[in-house]
Amino acid sequence: MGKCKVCSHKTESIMSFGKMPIANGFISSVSDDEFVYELKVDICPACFMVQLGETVKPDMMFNENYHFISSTSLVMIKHFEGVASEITGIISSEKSPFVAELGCNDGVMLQHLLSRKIRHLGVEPSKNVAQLAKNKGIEVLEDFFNSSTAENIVRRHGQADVVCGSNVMCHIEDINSVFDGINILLKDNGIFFFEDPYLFDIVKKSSFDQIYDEHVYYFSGLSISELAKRHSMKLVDMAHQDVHGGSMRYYLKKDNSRVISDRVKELFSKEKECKLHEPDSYTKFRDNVNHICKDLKNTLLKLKKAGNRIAGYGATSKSTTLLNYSGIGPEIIDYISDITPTKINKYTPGTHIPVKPYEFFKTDYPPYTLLLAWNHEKEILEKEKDYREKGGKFITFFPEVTIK
Ligand code: DWN
Ligand code: ZN
Repeated sequence: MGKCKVCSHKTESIMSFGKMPIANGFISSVSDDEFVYELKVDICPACFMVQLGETVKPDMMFNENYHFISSTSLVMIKHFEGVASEITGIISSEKSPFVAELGCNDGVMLQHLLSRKIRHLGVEPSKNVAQLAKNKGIEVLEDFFNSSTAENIVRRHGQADVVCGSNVMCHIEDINSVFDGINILLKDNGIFFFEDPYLFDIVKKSSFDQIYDEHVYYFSGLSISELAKRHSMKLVDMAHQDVHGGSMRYYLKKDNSRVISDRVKELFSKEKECKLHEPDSYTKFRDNVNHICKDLKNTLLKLKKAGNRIAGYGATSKSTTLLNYSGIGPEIIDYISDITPTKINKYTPGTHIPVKPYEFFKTDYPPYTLLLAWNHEKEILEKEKDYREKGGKFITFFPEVTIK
């Protein structure tokens, strides 16, 4: 039995995955030592927050060797252009507005605010990706965000009209200190919005590979509303996003705002219907996950036994959970193709599958490819028309194993 990181109430277990390496801990040699932790996910019956039972220290995950770069997907580049346009609309009537983004990564969103000459600051603890943003001329504070960071920012820039973050809030264990920081940083009439993978989509698709060390929390409207209340804020709107396998954007304001959109009410009913707030309702999720893993491994083994080579596409953080929990290693997957320079010629955490450059995949065209970056399926299938026309087949696995 654990203790809720938000409200200190006793948590209840949803599912355990056993020992797991760091999701982005790509290694240079298979003999490298690997840190492992117990991957388990719990729910708090009091504040409904779904969360990891055991966590990894932030600087072990987010440091000068962080491997994920946001601009590796064209769809995501477009998505962040949309976020920048939305912000531009929100601040259009403000004089000299100021926007702060938590976890700005390589500046994929802030580059648009820079080009529109909007005062901005990215907060990014991973030095190597922060440098990519700085190289674009974006102003970046290399740090973790909390109340003391917020005080520093206010001293230097004043309070913010908009504070935002994409795929960052669910990564921060001390989420109460982030909300304390938001209360300091945000103007009284300002807006705080962020997006992360949506618990509803994870449960519906059984996409358990979203569960790994970096994702400390799996948010729903119900849990974010409770969290906001604890910090005198209000969840005023929610907007579903198709990216990353189904994400939710949450809009929060300081408590003086009383208007809550109908969308929030509708989504709360949907979440309650699906019993996302009840510990006992996750039995089906556990069964589905175990069924998919078994089916996937059997399918791959059958193809392998028939003499087929199988590659992976996208050495994602998510695949660390999928591959380790399903027991799929280099005896089944020959290599994984990826376009991220720092992942190439390394080995996947725990399973030790070699990561090869995309150019290798292009000349190799194995008969089967496991689509590990399934959240970018539309973009990748479009890009790999030639591969499929020449007979290559992709294997996907959510909500069920499919060869296409
Ligand atoms: O929340 C997080 C999300 C936003 O990004 C982080 N915790 C870490 C990371 O998760 P991920 O690694 O599971 O994200 P992606 O976007 O699913 O990773 C895609 C991988 O596939 C990248 O390594 C890039 C690669 N890729 C590729 O090789 N060719 C991606 C595309 C679209 C491609 O065409
Ligand atoms: Zn709680």
